[in-house]
Amino acid sequence: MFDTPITAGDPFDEDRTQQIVEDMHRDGYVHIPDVLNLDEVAALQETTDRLMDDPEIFAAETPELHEGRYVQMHMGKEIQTPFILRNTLALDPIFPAMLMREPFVSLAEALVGSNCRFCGQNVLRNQPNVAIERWHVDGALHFPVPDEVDRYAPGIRPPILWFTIQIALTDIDIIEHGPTQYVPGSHCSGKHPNSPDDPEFEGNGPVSIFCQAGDIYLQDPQCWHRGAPNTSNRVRYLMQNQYAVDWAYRRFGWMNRVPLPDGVEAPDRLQKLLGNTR
Ligand SMILES: O=C(O)CCC(=O)C(=O)O
Repeated sequence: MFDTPITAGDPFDEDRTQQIVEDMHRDGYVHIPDVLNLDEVAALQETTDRLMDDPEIFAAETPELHEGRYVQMHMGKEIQTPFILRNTLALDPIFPAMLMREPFVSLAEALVGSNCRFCGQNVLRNQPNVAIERWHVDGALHFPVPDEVDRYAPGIRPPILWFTIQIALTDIDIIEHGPTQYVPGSHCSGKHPNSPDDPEFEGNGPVSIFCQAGDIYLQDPQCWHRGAPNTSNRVRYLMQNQYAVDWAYRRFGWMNRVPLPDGVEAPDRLQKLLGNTR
């Protein structure tokens, strides 16, 4: 379908897929070694560099898309560094090929439903001292609980509305390489991270994902996480594929694309309601 080095891959068998789903619901993340081959990894790294370092792509603005630029900068104290490649599908066939590659789609179907929908794809290129170091959940807290309540009741399994497949494109062997860190089980807290430096949930502190290029790990957006600082000299490449439940796409993405009649000037409030302003 796409003439790229990305292979079709294979879904995992039913038992393995189900085990991954269970682990994801228990911990909020799952590490799965050895998924991409090294030719795929090299091609993704090269494509990322070629695009991120292309002056036209760097300068391009994309106001019609969710991400307003292809290249998002990291705003350091003194210097700004190209950091995240956005709107990737539009840039090279290697990216749609990655979205379709197995076992990604079958895992997405198992986690968010058979009609799962695309909801994002990025590549992070962490130069030394560039990282998303702040502990956070992605987007909003979906189902907050009051301070006096510790967590969702045991046995309640919150649905995963969307999730990220993190795809390591470099080895991340030691803490200095800036591994992704998760607090196990924190997706069941119904809260934002409880410390800026050392969050803890039910006795569990941060766990670092040490991995090899070609490994993947799945991330529930409600699980407390961050990218540890990259204090090494190694540039770290991490790709992200994101998949969502079908109903959210229909309700929030598709149904609101109804144009106004010709000649109708929408006031600012209406433009905002229609999603025409950021
Ligand atoms: O860089 C990482 O490991 C984590 C990235 C992250 O926090 C995010 O994309 O929300």
